[in-house]
Amino acid sequence: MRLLIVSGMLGSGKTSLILRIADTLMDRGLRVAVIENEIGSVGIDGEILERSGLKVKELKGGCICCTMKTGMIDTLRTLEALMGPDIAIIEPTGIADPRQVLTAVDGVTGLTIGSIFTIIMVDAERILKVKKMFERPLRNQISVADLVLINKIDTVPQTEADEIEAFIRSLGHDGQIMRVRADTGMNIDKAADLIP
Ligand SMILES: Nc1nc2c(ncn2[C@@H]2O[C@H](COP(=O)(O)OP(=O)(O)OP(=O)(O)O)[C@@H](O)[C@H]2O)c(=O)[nH]1
Ligand SMILES: [Mg+2]
Repeated sequence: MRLLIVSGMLGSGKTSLILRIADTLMDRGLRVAVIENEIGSVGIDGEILERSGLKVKELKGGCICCTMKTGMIDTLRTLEALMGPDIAIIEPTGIADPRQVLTAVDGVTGLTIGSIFTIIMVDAERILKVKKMFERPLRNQISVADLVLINKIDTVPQTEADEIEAFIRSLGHDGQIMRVRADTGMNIDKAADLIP
């Protein structure tokens, strides 16, 4: 089983991306499962995902990067045993530190993780406005990114998109950056091509 972690700040478009990317992966014949981690008790994202026919497990009431670490690992084990998905997509909460999600699954017995790919969603509409306040979590998220997606590209002019890209580079990301729209699926196929 391979893992795809989709991280990013609150409302950056993680669930929208997962809907699109799961569709693309299933069209390619892969079995896909989703693990949703929501702090609140309303499982709205899980419902949206399930309506599209996806197999979804929700983890509520804590963060999988800390208090719910074992919950996440148990869920992965159960998924592997019962469904054997080719790929499990994990949406941590917007405040999670994806580095801790990565260390949580590292070397766990009873789990065979083929590879882990981490996508960080950046909200084009808000990132430059909040970059000072969120520089540390952004830096932490981007430090583990295999791919950074500048989402909601429809909300900014190209000059601002260029500025956002420069900002992401300034945080030390030297991998791929793509400009996408998770709501319409623009460029999501190309992003899916990069997942091993
Ligand atoms: N304009 C625009 N809106 C988008 C785009 N992608 C997502 N949205 C909207 O942004 C809002 C948040 O999207 P979600 O996919 O729920 O984001 P999320 O990161 O899962 O949010 P949380 O789970 O609450 O952190 C929704 O209203 C989406 O329709 C995009 O490319 N452009
Ligand atoms: Mg979500």
